[in-house]
Amino acid sequence: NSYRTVYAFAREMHPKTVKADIQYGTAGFRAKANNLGYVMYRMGLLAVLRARYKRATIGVMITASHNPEPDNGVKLVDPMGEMLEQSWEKWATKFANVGDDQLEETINEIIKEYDIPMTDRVEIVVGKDTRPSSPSLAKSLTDGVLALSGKPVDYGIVTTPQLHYFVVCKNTNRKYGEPTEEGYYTKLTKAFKKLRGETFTNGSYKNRLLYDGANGVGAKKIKYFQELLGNSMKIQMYNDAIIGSGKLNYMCGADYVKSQQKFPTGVPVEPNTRCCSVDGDADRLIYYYMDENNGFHLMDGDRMATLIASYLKEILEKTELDLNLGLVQTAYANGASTEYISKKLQVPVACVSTGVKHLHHKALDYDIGVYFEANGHGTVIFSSNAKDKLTETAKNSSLSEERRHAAEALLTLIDLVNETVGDAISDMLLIETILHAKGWDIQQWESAYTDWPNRLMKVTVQDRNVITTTDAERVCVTPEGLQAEIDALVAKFDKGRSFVRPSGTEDIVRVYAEAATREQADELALQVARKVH
Ligand code: NG1
Ligand code: ZN
Repeated sequence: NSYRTVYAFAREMHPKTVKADIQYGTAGFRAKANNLGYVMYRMGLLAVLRARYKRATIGVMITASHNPEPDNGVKLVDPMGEMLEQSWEKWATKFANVGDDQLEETINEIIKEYDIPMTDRVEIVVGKDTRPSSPSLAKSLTDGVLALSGKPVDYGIVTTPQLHYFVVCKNTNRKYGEPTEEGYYTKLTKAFKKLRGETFTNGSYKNRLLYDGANGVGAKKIKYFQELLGNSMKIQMYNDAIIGSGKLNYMCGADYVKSQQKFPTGVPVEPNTRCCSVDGDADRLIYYYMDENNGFHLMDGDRMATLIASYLKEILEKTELDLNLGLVQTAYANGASTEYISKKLQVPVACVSTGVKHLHHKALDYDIGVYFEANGHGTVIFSSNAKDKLTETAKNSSLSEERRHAAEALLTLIDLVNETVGDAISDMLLIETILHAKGWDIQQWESAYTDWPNRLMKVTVQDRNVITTTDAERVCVTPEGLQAEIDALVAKFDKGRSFVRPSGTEDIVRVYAEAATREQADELALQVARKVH
């Protein structure tokens, strides 16, 4: 059989060049691009094994998202668009770290453990972002797929959420949509135009938006939307530098805007004008504007989540259907957003550990589950119960017109949403749809609540894994005594809240603090950080 080829391929074309172990984290593998060839090859092997085990198409995305251009990364996408199942992460880690001559043995080990049939001709769907290193890494990956006789289907440069969409389309027999780029654009823009109707502006809402493409795939792909949306939406694009310019995510993009709390370069400053930024693989979105006094106003994932949940609640009430709606956040969500959504809007809120897989998983508990990380990654998912009931209601002519229309609108909205994963462009179209429906400008959106001052810090430590947590990462279990010290500090601050956790994507510990004033939030974060050292 072909496992000999696997080894020969590995040794001759993709030898392991790095001695140090790497770990499959929340975002898969991330590293300097020139250290990743052998990792890609091995992920190609693993993808085939996973696909045969699941008897389904598996996706592989080559991207390092918001990281600098010289970095790259890889993550596997499971059949229904989820992140690779947790129990397989350790296999990914093992595959990446064994010596070339242990590959064959490792493959046999996993085949034995999962009783994987090695005959199916499985498809592996591959996508990549605009990084100059991505084509050669995609080649390494496809070599791995071919070495185990899998069939690579290369979609070229696509956004991460597009790749998730293709995987789900293929695994649902196209019920979710056509597994092509065109199918994706058509599905989203058709829904958008239907919801918008003939009046493009409404009340204070104007259909003009400044869009920061982060000099990446989000810039490349928005052009299709601009064309298909025509006059219904005027998206003015900035930061669309060509591949290899070195400008990807540089002083722009969603991560820069959110973490620096700054207006990006390359976008003109127009007072009180709605702007948005996507990140390097277009799965994160952030809105913002500059006021007439050059004050910067950020509308992060928490704000998008609350806007979306409030709108869904409104329209759901009109359908008079008994469907439960819930919002999922992480501990990084601003306390003001949690209070607003749970107390004022009376929508139940759940808090889970960092990482999309946890949010997505929890959102499945609701008929309509909204989930967002504060950094702008999120989406909405709808249960089949919800879809069935909405379809029945929309069709039932004995019901009031208002009920039927509301159900119909919700059904169209489902098509606008990328349920497979957070999708910056789909989220943007959803936010624009809601603002349009409410007749709101960005200031009216912002006035829902006021963020509590907060501070996020990175602390470098010898071994970040000595910190372990529980209760959705809000409480430290080890090192012993640390939580008691944090509690004591928090108690000294008005509206104080703080937690620490090891990052899943960087070799650091993150410290988060909230308090009544900016100075207090900074001071609390600093004092907690000192305890972590
Ligand atoms: P880590 O490095 O584990 O904190 C970061 C983000 C997550 C998530 C992942 C994956 C923060 C505080 N953390 O995780 O929200 O997006 O990266 O990209 O923003
Ligand atoms: Zn991203």
